[in-house]
Amino acid sequence: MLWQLAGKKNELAGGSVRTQVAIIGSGPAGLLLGQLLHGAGIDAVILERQSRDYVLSRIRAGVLEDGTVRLLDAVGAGARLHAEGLPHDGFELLFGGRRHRIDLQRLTGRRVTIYGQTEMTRDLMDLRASEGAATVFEAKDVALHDFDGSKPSVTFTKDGVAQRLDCEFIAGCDGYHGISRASVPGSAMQIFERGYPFGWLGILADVPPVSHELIYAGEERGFALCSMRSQSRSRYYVQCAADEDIANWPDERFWDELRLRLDPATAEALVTGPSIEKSIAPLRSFVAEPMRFGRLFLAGDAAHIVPPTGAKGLNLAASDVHYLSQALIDYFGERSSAGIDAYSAKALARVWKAERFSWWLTSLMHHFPQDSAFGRRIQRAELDYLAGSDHAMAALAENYVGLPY
Ligand code: RFL
Ligand code: PHB
Repeated sequence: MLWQLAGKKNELAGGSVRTQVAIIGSGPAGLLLGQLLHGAGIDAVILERQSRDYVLSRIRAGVLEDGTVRLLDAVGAGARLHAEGLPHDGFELLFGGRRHRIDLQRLTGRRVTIYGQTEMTRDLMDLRASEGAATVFEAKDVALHDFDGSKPSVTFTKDGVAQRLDCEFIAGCDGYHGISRASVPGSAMQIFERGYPFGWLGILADVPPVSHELIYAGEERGFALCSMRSQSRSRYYVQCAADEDIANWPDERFWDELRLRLDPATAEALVTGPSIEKSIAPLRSFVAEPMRFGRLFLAGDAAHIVPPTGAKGLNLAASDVHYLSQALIDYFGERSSAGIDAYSAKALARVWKAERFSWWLTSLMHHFPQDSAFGRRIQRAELDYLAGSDHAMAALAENYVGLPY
């Protein structure tokens, strides 16, 4: 046997295996899709370029919409999330030296859950392994073939040996830098994008969070976010230049800058400590249309990116694979193509609403270097309007907890 898959054998001497759906990437999109299909009795193999440990070392999202929580419950991956995740009924906007609470529960009757993407990924990986479903980590040189015909396949190398996976469909869940979108001829795709002249410098530290809810701060020196992973682990971000060198940001400088972007009482209450992770993320809005090319589907960051301000990236990956799993279940169950034909339009309708929200909140809360004094006054007027209008707050809250699907 050339590659080890629980429950799967090489059926051909040349190292070829057959599955119904080849999933590229074991991030949240690929793993959740794998479980949704597995639960419906549809066979899928996940091919992941990195090692399991590497995937689990990436610190990313922290806010789950209740739709995402419902999907995790539906596949049986919700136990630790409910035991350890932090339900949040609101968050705060800080501007003009004052904190203004957005009461999600009152405004929408819904809440979000703080649970690290790393933990969610670990839960899904553990569940997948316990069910004997096949994942190939460190699958190198993944290449997609014939997805515009009726017999697609994926080739890759594992431990230096060439392999082939024959399948009926390919799900490209391999993120923004993956091979799936890159395999589609440029002429078949339309790209929409917007860059921002700044990034987020993030720090993870084993210190108690400064507040029991998230604080989004939009003060003069630039945006800052106080978030958390647990009662004893905090995640903080400050807006920085797009080309910022992380070497210029020793912990002390980060904490000093963060304090300057908070109101005095919050700055005073901030508990600091050594960072256990520090990284800079560029901000970008990006959509590739359509999300289906013959027998290849794109889902999650492979198809679209949002700036992290609205906490939507991971949650969009979840809603995409909800639509995709439903479409594939219809196809394999009833041999109906209606679902797969509708997938791209259905997913994109929700994607664009989240793109709009993420762009809007980013524009509202960040310092834009090229902005005139007029632009800053407009930002401030909009924040004042928001803090004083239940209607405006309800629109923010409804998008933050996640539009229905
Ligand atoms: P991922 O997580 O990038 O996973 C893709 C996987 O594919 C693998 N891969 C390949 N495998 C095989 N062959 C290839 N050629 C491959 N190329 C790539 C990769 O190794 C990887 O394992 O995409 P996915 O699954 O679509 O999930 C998307 C989310 O990870 C992303 O949208 C979020 O992290 C965005 N995001 C947030 N989203 C939220 O919903 N709430 C948040 O609070 C939130 N905060 C954030 C964020 C993203 C951030 N960064 C770092 C960009 C905060 C930050 C700072
Ligand atoms: C995080 O905790 O990493 C986080 C929270 C909210 C956001 C973005 C990131 O909007």
